[in-house]
Amino acid sequence: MSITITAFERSPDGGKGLARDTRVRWALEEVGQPYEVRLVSFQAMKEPAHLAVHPFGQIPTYEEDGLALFETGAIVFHIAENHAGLLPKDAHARTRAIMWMFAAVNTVEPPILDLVVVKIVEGDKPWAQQRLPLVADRIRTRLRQLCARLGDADWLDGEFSAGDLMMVSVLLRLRPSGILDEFPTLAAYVARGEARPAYQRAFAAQLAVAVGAAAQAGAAR
Ligand SMILES: N[C@@H](CCC(=O)N[C@@H](CS)C(=O)NCC(=O)O)C(=O)O
Repeated sequence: MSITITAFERSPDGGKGLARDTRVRWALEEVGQPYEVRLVSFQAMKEPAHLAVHPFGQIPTYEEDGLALFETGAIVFHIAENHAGLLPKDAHARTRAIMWMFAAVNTVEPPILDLVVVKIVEGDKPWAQQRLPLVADRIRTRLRQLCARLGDADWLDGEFSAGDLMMVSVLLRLRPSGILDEFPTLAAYVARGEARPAYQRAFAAQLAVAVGAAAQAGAAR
């Protein structure tokens, strides 16, 4: 089986692991599947060859023996379904792990993305400063609820699963804002995810791309 994913040629986060290829790399590392990476520029992402795989012109994509996927939820689910290690065997526990994947991308990630939008995309708008605390409070509400459910458990539902992989990946995007650290239980949950050897390998792989891109830019100067 040959797997190729796409990632930013130059990630805007400079290798902090916040671009969404990291979660796909992490899933592949958890299940021990080797993969190739095709790096794409912002321009190439909007061109027909890439749009044929990703209609919204984004990364990551996933290609495997004639199958082409986009959307990290679907990609991680596909990986988890086809390889042992990311979904429990018990039918109910498996469905609950999938539920947590949806909760991560559909309930927790949207307000976190709103924060990025209001800070960066809409940062120069006159109402941005007024909107910021509203968005931050919506995130805090979700984090309080998530904290209450996690309690003192290591993972959301028994063993580590694709649900945790997606949830930790989503929460990681909050770290630069400082809001994650207001919730020590969740900060520790994220740290547990980051400490997994598979995450470490995924992080190192995406960082190597950023370091290479920076070196290339330096050499061109
Ligand atoms: N819901 C999508 C979001 C994909 C996404 O937003 N990708 C970002 C990188 S992390 C991207 O390609 N941004 C560039 C753009 O939208 O032009 C997923 O989970 O795969």
